Amino acid sequence: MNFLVINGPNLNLLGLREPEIYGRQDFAALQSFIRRAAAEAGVEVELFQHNHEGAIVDKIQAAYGVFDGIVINPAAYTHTSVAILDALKAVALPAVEVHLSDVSKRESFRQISYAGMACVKTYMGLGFEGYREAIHYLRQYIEGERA
Ligand code: CA2
Repeated sequence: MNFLVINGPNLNLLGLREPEIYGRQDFAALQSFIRRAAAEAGVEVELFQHNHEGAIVDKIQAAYGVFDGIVINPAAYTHTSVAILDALKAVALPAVEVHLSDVSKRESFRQISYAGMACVKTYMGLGFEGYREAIHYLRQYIEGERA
């Protein structure tokens, strides 16, 4: 199985500020964590981070026929991007949403997730661990669909 893991804007700056919300580890540590979690689950993984909405839409479109599933933390675009929602719906690949922080307990503008509307599951507030959970869930979900 081959998964695409997408991280959205500013996640590349992880560890620089707001450690009480996002933790002290940097983005390189997150990438290593995701690679380890994928290896553990026996899935191949490509990691993609971009700060631009259109680049994320392009990457989701290009995932069609290449990847079996998508793990996505759209970061701030979670709460604004109908374009990312539409791209996820268009490719119709099973997708799992991840947030490091528990967005349900934060500002009201973070209470809506457009991308989440096209995802089979959301993990939030688990820090890096959410990505591991997402990868495992997605593998099982796809295996279940194929059975
Ligand atoms: O909790 C999450 O994973 C978020 O997707 C992170 C986004 C935020 O806009 C979402 O509401 C929830 C922010 C990602 C980057 O934030 C940084 C802030 C300061 C320093 C470095 C990164």
